[in-house]
Amino acid sequence: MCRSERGRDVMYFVYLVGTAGSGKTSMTKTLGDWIEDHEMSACRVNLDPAVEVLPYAPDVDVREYVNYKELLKEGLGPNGALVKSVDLMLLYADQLRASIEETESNYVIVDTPGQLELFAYRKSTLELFKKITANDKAVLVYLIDPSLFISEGSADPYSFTSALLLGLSVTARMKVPLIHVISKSDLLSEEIINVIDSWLEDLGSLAMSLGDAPPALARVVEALEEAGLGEVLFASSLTEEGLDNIYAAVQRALAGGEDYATEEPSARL
Ligand SMILES: Nc1nc2c(ncn2[C@@H]2O[C@H](COP(=O)(O)OP(=O)(O)O)[C@@H](O)[C@H]2O)c(=O)[nH]1
Ligand SMILES: [Mg+2]
Repeated sequence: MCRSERGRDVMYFVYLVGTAGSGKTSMTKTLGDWIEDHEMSACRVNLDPAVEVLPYAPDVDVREYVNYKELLKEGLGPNGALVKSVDLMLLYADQLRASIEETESNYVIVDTPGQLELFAYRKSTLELFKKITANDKAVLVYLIDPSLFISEGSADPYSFTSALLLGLSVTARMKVPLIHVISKSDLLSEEIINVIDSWLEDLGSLAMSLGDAPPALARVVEALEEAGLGEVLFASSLTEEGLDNIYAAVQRALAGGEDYATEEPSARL
């Protein structure tokens, strides 16, 4: 692990965020396994109180602290229960943090609930995130579900733009680097990948495709071209395609280098 100035090991937190069904839970498993296969340690944290079955064994599980079903029984709706869960998680943030520290892992992969408004708008989510991450480094990996922007076999520029802007809203609230990942890339045809690549290479062309959208939207996309959107990657938890790219992007965002896996632990920073 990496030695910080304070002498404690620095952990890298990778928060997987995305809409429900975008593949966060699957990616928590696959990315954790990938990291361990490359001789580093990974801790898997489940922060989704509502999940029933996980494909991985969480090292830290918020369901041990927060009973989502009880909250539903108390009469809260699914969203209200989740909002309340985050408030309750805050009360246990120190314990969650301590349990994560105990694992002494290089990477902490955090699986989160799919209600992205928690990350885009709610201050308590930011507080929770800050308490759990403490003085370690964090990055958000924002999974974009292709089913959101593929319609009738082609990529829809309006939905794709919405997905990008949602990522921007999340960064506005969370204020840490965000890596965009188009998930489930195994489901994408070469033709669709080419269309998306052409938009990403020149966001002006995406803006041009937004013919009958309010002009402000095309302007925002053009501004993104100028400001730089940041990394947009493709990855699949099913085939493991693109996991090396996610890892490299996390490294660039957090450690400023790509060959972490091949170096001795003491030389990692
Ligand atoms: N084809 C394919 N399906 C995936 C992939 N990742 C997840 N899925 C499927 O998408 C659904 C939602 O995945 P899950 O990881 O639970 O998403 P979450 O709600 O964001 O945690 C499940 O049926 C997964 O099997 C992938 O890379 N490729
Ligand atoms: Mg999930």
